[in-house]
Amino acid sequence: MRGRFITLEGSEGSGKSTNLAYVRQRLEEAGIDVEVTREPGGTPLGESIRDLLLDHRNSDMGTDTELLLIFAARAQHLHERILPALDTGHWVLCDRFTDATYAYQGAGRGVPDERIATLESFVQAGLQPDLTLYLDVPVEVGLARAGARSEPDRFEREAVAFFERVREGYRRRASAYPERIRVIDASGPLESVQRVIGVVLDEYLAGHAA
Ligand code: Z5A
Repeated sequence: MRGRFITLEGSEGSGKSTNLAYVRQRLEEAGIDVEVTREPGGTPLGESIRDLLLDHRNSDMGTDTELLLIFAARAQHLHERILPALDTGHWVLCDRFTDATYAYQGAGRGVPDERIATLESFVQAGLQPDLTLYLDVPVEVGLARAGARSEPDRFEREAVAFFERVREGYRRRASAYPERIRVIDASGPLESVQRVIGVVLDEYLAGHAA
């Protein structure tokens, strides 16, 4: 049977990486083979593209260049890892996917949704995540959490207004796709965030794992 595709989304400091490990553990405890990956990246070629995207020295990168690099990395990721894993019955757990493109490049940078949708349909040929956990935090909370990190990358150098637009973009996506995207309030202590994630996963597994 084909595997399921689960994505984690959220803005800066929302706790995606921290909670990815928790989701993986919960799925493995349920006896599910999980392939964990991330975007941009997930393959050697994709990780090289990620380095280009995050390198703060590439501050003159054009918006279209950024968008095309993200979809180039995604095309390779689908070809090399995601589709083969799903086809052989593994579940794929991915840290960010195309909702991030609508939030960052769309809402954040101002790329029209139709342009993103054109690339999405070209690269993904209809593939969508089965379930998306969107970790929602107020921008100031996320930035304070992430602020402890060493050197900010090209995205982390953006102004607060950029991250406010990104959050709004994510919230619009969640309203547009309420069946797929589950909004998790990630502003509280980790234990309470993970309790809610656990409930959402249990519901999903009860309805979709068989
Ligand atoms: N990007 C894009 O523009 N378009 C796209 O299509 C895609 C991506 C796919 C890299 O992504 C950049 O790529 C991203 C958007 C762009 N740039 N930004 N911003 P990334 O996912 O690799 O980078 P990131 O957003 O910086 O995520 P991260 O490094 O994985 O961090 P995080 O998920 O936001 O959070 P964390 O590392 O799990 O937690 C941060 C800290 O908070 C850490 O100390 C935790 O212990 C703490 N934490 C977590 N949860 C809690 C709670 N509940 N309470 C208190 N403290 C907490």
